[in-house]
Amino acid sequence: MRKVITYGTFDLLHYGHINLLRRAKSLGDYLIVALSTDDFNEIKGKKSYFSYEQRKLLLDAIVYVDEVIPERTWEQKKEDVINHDVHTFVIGDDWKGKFDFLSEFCEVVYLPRTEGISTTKVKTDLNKQ
Ligand code: C2G
Repeated sequence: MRKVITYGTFDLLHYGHINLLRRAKSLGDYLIVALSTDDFNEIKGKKSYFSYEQRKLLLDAIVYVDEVIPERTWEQKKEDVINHDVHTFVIGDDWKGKFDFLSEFCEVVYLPRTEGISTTKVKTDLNKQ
């Protein structure tokens, strides 16, 4: 079984996230999403609208997602890749180059982001109304 892993906050789930998850799953047979916890979001400087539990409930309902685990630290990726026997790490190309160190342990793929959508844009546009 070819396992793929990706990481993120996935707040206010939108079609950019779904495009990423669909393409990530197409790289293997089993997709793990390491979902940023509320505490880790603080470390990332993000305050998500939905809690970890709410964001996990949404991700668990997505056909492309096979497993959701917590992302608690920046440093857990190598351990996750090894412990979950992951073949491919994938993330949007806004992170291009940042996780190349993982190529010692797995394939590293950066996918083009979906243009014109982001959680921040959704919040901004709604605030304008
Ligand atoms: N994404 C995308 N297109 C968008 C918006 C997001 O492809 N228009 C992708 C991002 O590139 C990322 C994933 O969707 O791969 C989740 O996005 P975020 O929740 O913003 O993830 P981020 O906060 O960047 O967390 O350790 C890594 C971090 O946890 C990544």
